[in-house]
Amino acid sequence: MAELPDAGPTKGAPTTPATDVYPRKILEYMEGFLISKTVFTSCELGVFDVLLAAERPLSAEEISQAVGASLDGTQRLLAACAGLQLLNTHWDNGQVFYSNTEQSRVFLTRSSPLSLCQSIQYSSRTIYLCWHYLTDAVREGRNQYEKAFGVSSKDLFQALYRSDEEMVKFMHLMNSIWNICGRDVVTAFDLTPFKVICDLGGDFFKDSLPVADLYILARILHDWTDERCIELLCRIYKACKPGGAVLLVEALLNEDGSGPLTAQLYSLNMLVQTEGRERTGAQYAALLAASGFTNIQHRLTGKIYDAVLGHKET
Ligand code: ASE
Repeated sequence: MAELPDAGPTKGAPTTPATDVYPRKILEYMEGFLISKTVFTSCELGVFDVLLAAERPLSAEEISQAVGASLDGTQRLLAACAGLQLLNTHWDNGQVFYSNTEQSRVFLTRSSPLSLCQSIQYSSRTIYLCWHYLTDAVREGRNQYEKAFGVSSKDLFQALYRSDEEMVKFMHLMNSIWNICGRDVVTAFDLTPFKVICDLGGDFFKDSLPVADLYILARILHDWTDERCIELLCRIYKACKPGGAVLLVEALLNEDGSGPLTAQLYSLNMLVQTEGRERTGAQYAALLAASGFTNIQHRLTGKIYDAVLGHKET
């Protein structure tokens, strides 16, 4: 495909070693969305749920009937899922049968306590549509709700919650990741000194804040500009008991911006979907310090979300 032409041996120059010029990574990235869409569609049709209920490997015919889809389409989808190692194949008399892999059963079935189906649905129905306008988002430096959904983006949460259904979908998205990353972020620091803990949600720019020893801001600041973050943190600082603290839960970027890739991509997502960005530990520390907090520390978890703790002096 994109093999370089063979220049042949050059007189006098040392022979170059035969390098692999097949652009494996670029091809993988170019078509990465094919994988995303295969997963989205399999979850939306309920392929993994049908296999969970069956408790034995099923043929493509059985699965296509159970999910109400064409046989030909289902056969191709199942083959791709097997290629992605999301389904096991079992051969019997020249016929193929499918079953869930362990990971599919735990994370891709709707009834599982660790299900990611809600996140996948939000990716499929909202994030994917916003990313259609990533080029515009980069050019304009702002989110793309008006183009993607025809709603004004003046008030961020009016756009994010553009219908009750959309609000519920977003809540499910926000919730489902804590089954996977929650324990690590709440155990990153010793929180036992804090008796009254407030997990901040709602209209926290307007509503009066409850008095507490610890405020948790999980994936809140990444929605907002530095100015809005400081405005919110100052409100929390005022409400916070002396000796209390604020815990930020965010996907931290390396100090030099060199990674992790997930945080870099999430920062692009904050561009297409919000008014914010992902930040480094030092950037969050600066926001906390500007709002009065001291003794600021951060801890990496090795998963998506990390923790930053800032204190209010006694
Ligand atoms: C927000 C979090 C998210 C606002 C919009 C969002 C997420 C997706 N859309 O506070 C979760 C993080 N995932 C990504 C891809 O950014």
